Amino acid sequence: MGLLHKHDKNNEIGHRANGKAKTNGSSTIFFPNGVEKVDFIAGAANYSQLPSLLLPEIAFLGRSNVGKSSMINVMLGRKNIAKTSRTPGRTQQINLFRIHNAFILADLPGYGYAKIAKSTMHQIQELVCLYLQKRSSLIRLMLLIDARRGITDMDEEIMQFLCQIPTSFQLVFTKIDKIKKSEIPNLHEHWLEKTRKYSACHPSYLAVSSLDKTGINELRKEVDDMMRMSNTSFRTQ
Ligand SMILES: Nc1nc2c(ncn2[C@@H]2O[C@H](COP(=O)(O)OP(=O)(O)OP(=O)(O)O)[C@@H](O)[C@H]2O)c(=O)[nH]1
Ligand SMILES: [Mg+2]
Repeated sequence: MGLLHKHDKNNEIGHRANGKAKTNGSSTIFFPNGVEKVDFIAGAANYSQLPSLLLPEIAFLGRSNVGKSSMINVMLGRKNIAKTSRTPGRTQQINLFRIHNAFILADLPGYGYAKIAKSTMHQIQELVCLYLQKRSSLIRLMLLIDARRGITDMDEEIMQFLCQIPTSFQLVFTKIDKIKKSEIPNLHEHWLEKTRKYSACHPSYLAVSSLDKTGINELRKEVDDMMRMSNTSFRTQ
């Protein structure tokens, strides 16, 4: 289970879902240690507070409580460097983490959480929109979807918006530990059906669990590939 493409067959997905990804033993260039060197470099509540950095950046977006911060922690082998919470709406600013001085991961505030003041919600929306439209170092946006809920109308609104920004986005289904193996092929069909109209959607998706670490190695490898490509092109810009 992990990175799945449009051409994957249903039975192949089921087969892959049987094997839990091991998190040790397959280090990549950009995740060499399992427990990585991470510097928290900014928590920005306004766009102007974001430092401009000459490093490629990958951002994680998704509805509140979908598991963005948990996934960042597990990917980096760190317990709580990105603050997680059972209560939705925990992350209300853009948190930037520098990994091995080589690239940046951005933990974005979640959307779809109604129980916050309207003024705060507007401020967060403006911050995220500006970030997505203007952040020139952003090389890929990972859009997280709770596998149990599937792609909601609100997620689709976001995907429409994401087709207007300069960066492509890739879906990551989260909390895959909560999905029965027999439901995995449906997830694939659902992804195909819902994303085929979005030109900016990456042609493969990931399915992960921060709880049992399914798909985390594949996520690391995906980030690794992006970094290897961008490190040549990005630095020459
Ligand atoms: N079962 C299961 N629970 C998870 C998984 N990932 C996260 N959770 C739980 O989901 C809740 C929310 O996780 P967070 O990582 O804080 O979610 P978030 O998307 O960062 O939330 P906001 O910051 O509010 O936008 C926590 O209680 C986590 O323990 C997962 O893979 N499986
Ligand atoms: Mg969070």
